[in-house]
Amino acid sequence: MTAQIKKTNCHYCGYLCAFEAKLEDGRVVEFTPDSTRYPYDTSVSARCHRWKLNLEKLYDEDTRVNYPLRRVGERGSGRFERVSWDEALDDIAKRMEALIDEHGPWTVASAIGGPHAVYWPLHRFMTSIGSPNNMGIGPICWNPRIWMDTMTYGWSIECDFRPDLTGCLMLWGTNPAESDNSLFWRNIAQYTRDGGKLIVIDSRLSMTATKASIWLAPFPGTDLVLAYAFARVIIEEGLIDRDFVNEWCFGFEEFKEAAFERTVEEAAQITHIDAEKIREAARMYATNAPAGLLSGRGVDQIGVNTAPLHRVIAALRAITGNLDVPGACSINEAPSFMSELELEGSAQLSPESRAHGLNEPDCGLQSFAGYELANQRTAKLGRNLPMRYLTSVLPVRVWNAAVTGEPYRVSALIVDGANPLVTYADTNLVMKAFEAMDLIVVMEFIMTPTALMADYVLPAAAAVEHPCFQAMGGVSNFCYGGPAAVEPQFERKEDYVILRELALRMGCDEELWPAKNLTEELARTIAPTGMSWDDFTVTGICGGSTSYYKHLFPNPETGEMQGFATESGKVELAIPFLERQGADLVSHFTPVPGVHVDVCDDDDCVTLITGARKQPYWASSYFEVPSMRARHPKPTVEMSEKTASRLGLAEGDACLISRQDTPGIEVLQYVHIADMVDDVASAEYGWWYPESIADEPDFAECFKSNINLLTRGTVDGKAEPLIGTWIYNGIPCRIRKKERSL
Ligand SMILES: Nc1nc2c(c(=O)[nH]1)N[C@H]1C(S)=C(S)[C@@H](COP(=O)(O)OP(=O)(O)OC[C@H]3O[C@@H](n4cnc5c(=O)[nH]c(N)nc54)[C@H](O)[C@@H]3O)O[C@H]1N2
Ligand SMILES: Nc1nc2c(c(=O)[nH]1)N[C@H]1C(S)=C(S)[C@@H](COP(=O)(O)OP(=O)(O)OC[C@H]3O[C@@H](n4cnc5c(=O)[nH]c(N)nc54)[C@H](O)[C@@H]3O)O[C@H]1N2
Ligand code: SF4
Ligand SMILES: [Mo]
Repeated sequence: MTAQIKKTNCHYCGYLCAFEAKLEDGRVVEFTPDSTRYPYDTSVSARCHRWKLNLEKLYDEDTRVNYPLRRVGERGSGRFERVSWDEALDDIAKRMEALIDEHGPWTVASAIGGPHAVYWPLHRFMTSIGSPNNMGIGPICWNPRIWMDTMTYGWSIECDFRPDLTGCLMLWGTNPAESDNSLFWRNIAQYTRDGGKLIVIDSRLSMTATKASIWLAPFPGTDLVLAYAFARVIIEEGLIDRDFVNEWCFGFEEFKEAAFERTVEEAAQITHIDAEKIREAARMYATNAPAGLLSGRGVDQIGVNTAPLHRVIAALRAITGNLDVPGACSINEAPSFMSELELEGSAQLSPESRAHGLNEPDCGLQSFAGYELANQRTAKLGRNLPMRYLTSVLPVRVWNAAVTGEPYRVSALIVDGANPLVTYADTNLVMKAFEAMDLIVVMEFIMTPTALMADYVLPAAAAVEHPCFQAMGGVSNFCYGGPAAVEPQFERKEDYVILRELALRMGCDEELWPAKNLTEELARTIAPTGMSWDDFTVTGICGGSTSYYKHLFPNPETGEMQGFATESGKVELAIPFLERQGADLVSHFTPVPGVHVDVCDDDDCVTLITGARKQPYWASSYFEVPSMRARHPKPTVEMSEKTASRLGLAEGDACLISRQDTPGIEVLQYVHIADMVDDVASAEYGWWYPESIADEPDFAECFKSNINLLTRGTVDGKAEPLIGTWIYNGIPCRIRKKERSL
């Protein structure tokens, strides 16, 4: 027997913890956390319930997809046959080419998922075939923050929380205690034990909020009103950093005017937060520099108010002197490794393809036209934004184009690392679009509801059997990852290899795909730093040191202070560019009908928020793992005692949730009484029942507890004018008790 130890990484969340794999006769028999490589501290994995899956899933013959599968019978019949890779890829290439010949390359759409996925191989594939229509989760996850920080400061930022230096940390709509297994949360927990000041703004008493010095619970989607109330208190009480505002902020008077449109008492009424508490939090944030401010998913998904809120959050950092300051935040450096833009190959996407993007011309930023203009600003300081995920097409437009043929037919879909039937808005519309498509290809680990609707399911290699690499979406000079320990098992292939082989079969430009596999490609990616792939894997991390006050650095050409990559060269509290792109010069709150105005007062009406992260699951993943189902067997919907009693509900009751405007569709979840703002309920997302696959073809019961049956991809039928953000948090719903338990 030969034994070997190989470095590798876990891939069961975006953190990619380092491990050592022990191999016997080429087979992994054990994993051990590796403290010599990023993230160095093995207490992260020690607290994590997921990483043992690496071994279970590597050799799993039951739940993993291990061979290429082709649909037999009707779409959705759930019946597949095993085929060879050549048969699968030849047929997919032939059918995709025929559809492209008939409708143009834009007829092919793609879908990618959350932060576990590496975006650029799929994006490069889309560039290769000339399609602009890559869908993603960007408009409701991360893009609003990246876009608005970039609009305000000229580039994105990173929270620079340091327990020994930070004077106050404000967490807004994020719950790292459950969403982030990393050191970040452990450091926050220690910081609060040491008396550190933590402000948490969350409509629920999240696990993070239980540690807060001040917890503010806004009514869903009113956060912009709260942010302006903070600004008003800070300005009124003379707590701004006057020198920074005078010298480096553009549009302060317009911003101040918007902040003063409402009194703090009026804001208190709209947000359902006590006015004195708002003042207390504003003072705590503004008088304890350096102060960090980090926002998250809770406020990335509030529709038309999302981008406006992130502008005011960005402004709060600036007016309090907490921008690009140690212990508060740093403006990211551009990557020293190959940029996302190069990796996705987007320079090669033709003007004709761009013009056919379904976001053109009315998404002011999240479109190819918007991107070009935005990038002209950042390019002033030599930085190019990633293109594909910042222009990703609004899913609702793809689904509608598939169903109606307008403005042209979308007939093919390739899904990589996503489960849109469960995670994208409006499950019934997604289903209709799937039914209308001619070709659906899903690259997956397991048979998800989405995969059940595919024509081909292709077996994707996971971590341990492929190298890992995470580059923060390519907007900072920081990346981490590590090597594979073994070759892909069974007939699985790396996503990169599958997409490359398909592109080459379709006659695409080979120059876009010079590397034969992911390890070679990652070596190319890291090469500009002067490191080889082997050098990189020693620590599994690469990045420059963090710098601050970069606006004071000399511009290499003029020798003058470089300022910010905006039109004015300053931090823009009012943004003329966004006004030209269809938004307001400064942010204004838009009340959402049914939630903030014209609210239904029937006994069973509530406002719904969805998807608050919980352990052990990740989006729609791991529901097939028995140990995880045993830990958390049923989907729960949280509400306050008062709300539950108004609805006639008690702890553990089975209840049915429906939309006020489409009452026929009902979602089953179970009541959990929690401390949260009244008249609101918080439903879990991601639920499907993999054990019921045996009862095909009901799509693994993804029409039973899946909350995205109740979400919609637009707000009142319209896209938000800059990014297209839809609503997952703040939906007018009804909840009634299910009379008989299942
Ligand atoms: N109502 C509501 N909906 C939401 C949200 C919410 O809060 N509320 N959150 C939204 C957010 S923020 C996100 S990011 C999305 C997440 O949405 P998704 O990314 O669609 O969700 P996941 O369950 O993570 O789906 C990933 C799928 O890809 C597979 N997979 C994982 N890694 C790989 C890989 O490397 N290669 C391949 N080929 N497959 C892989 C997994 O097996 C899994 O089935 O959901 C969004 N939807
Ligand atoms: N365990 C686990 N971890 C995950 C994931 C997972 O599915 N499971 N998903 C990953 C992904 S894709 C993402 S994007 C990140 C997200 O990670 P986070 O950004 O930390 O998101 P959440 O943990 O859902 O926390 C959001 C909080 O916002 C609150 N909230 C909801 N609506 C509102 C509102 O209108 N205003 C305010 N102020 N608060 C509101 C919710 O109560 C919730 O506690 O987590 C990642 N990590
Ligand atoms: S924190 Fe994430 S990467 Fe680390 S062991 Fe857990 S699942 Fe794996
Ligand atoms: Mo996400």
